[in-house]
Amino acid sequence: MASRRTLLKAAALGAPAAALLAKASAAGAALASGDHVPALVIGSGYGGAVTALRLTQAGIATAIVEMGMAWNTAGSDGKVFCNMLNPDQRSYWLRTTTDQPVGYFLGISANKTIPKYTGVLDSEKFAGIRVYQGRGVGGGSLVNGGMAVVPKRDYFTQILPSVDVASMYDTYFPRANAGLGVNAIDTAWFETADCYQFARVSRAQANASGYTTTFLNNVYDFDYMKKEQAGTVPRSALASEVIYGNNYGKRSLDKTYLATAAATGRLTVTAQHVVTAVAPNAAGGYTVTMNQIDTTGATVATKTVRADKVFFAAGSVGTSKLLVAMRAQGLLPNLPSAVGQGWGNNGNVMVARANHIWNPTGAVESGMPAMGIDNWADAAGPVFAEIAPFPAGTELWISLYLAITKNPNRAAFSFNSSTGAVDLSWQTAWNQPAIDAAKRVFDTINAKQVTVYRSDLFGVNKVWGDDFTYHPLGGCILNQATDNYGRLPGYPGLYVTDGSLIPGSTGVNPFLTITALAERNIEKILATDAF
Ligand code: FAE
Repeated sequence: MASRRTLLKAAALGAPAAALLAKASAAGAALASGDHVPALVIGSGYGGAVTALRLTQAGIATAIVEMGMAWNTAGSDGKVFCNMLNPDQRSYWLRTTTDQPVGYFLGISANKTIPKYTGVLDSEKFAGIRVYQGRGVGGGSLVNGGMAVVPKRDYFTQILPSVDVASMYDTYFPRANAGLGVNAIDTAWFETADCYQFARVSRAQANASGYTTTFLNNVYDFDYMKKEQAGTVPRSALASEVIYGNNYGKRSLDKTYLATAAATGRLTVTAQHVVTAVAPNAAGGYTVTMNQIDTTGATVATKTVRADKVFFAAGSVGTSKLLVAMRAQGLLPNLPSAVGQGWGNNGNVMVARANHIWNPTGAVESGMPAMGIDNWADAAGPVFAEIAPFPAGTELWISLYLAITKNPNRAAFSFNSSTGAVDLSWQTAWNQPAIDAAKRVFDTINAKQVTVYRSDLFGVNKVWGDDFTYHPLGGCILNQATDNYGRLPGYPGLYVTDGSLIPGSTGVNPFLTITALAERNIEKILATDAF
């Protein structure tokens, strides 16, 4: 197992490691039909990247299959990713119009037509909720806000009671922080930086209304951001870049875990391939079927590969959909009934407030949040609200928040035999507990500050962004649908390693927990299972 120092070094590997990952992801390295691999990882987000690194470091040749693109080639504008102000085809996964989380301004749709393309952000629509997910080599790390937040220890014990909590906090969270290249903001700089005026305004209002605020760590390189603010490097976080990718500054998984795995020489990444089926192979191991797609999403080839071990790391939604479909279609008929259950949205709800004219939030807001309002201890309705940027590039006097609440509702995935799709039973109305909890905090702030909600950003006269989530969790819960380390019962060599293991809620932004849990599980699997 690599030491913490090796990982910190790896987090700073930079360009040469990126080149190795590009080589591991090159077309020539892609899986071909008939290949037989020791380990195949479906998906390249947090669970997949951790698993691939530890497998390759243990000497095991590992093939990642990722439905999204490699995102290592600049477009005609010289940039790999587009920004939030001018979303183009690179922004959305196979849509012809954008579907922005904050989709309206002054009650008018802010969305626009784009060419259909395998863009980096998917807004996956189910009957009662849209689920935002990253698509590409690096999964959610490409699009997310980079906040790396350790969950409250007593809450972690509640959500994952079968996990030894001391080892998580002593070993696996520190290991995840090191592997991800997490850094803390220079708090003195924060107090003066123009790009965090929006956060200081929200902090002052929260504190004056009786709420505690806390700094949040991030994987975005804060030293780079300082240089952006000083005007000495190309801007990314300060150029309205976040949910469609960051061209600079962010230590996404392709720069950390995946780059380090590629540097072992034992990793291949087969991008733009969608896994569609996994079934036992008569000769041993599993047959994995996948569709190679082009940038319009059309299938250009179907391949089957044999893998001795298969790690499901397609994210909460991707893994749950695949497993539920495999069970219903008789390919993995003995999967437990708990597979597909226990899905939640981490209690997500978004809301915005209008500030007074004398309280500007700044024309340039960093795309990377650095502060949260912590009201989790309130038994009447725990809320941990990230102070989110509204990086419109102009002064708007808006304070935006992504509230994480303790919404107890849970949904299930089910295979729909008439459409062949997997449905999710979540209903929009099930988000009412999240609204109720967030409303108590923001009603209080509004009352104390004599301010009002913005009701023009999530629809016409709609205060709450309650019909989407950034934090899908669950569907294949640890120690229920799997054993206590992510092994799928009845199918030796099949593992789950991503956010689907976490039962619907972490109380904070989830990727650090997903990473740490994946570190814990793969360590055990490498130590005890035969490879
Ligand atoms: P994930 O990262 O989603 O990776 C799954 C991968 O599997 C993806 O790359 C998929 O394309 C791929 N895949 C799916 N199905 C298939 C298939 N059939 N075949 C091949 N490949 C497949 O999963 N969390 C934080 O902690 N802090 C933040 O600041 C934060 N901000 C966010 C902002 C946005 C806009 C969004 C959308 C999310 C944010 N999140 C944040 C959530 C975080 O990104 C998410 O919890 C993790 O990415 C989930 O990690 P997983 O490994 O479960």
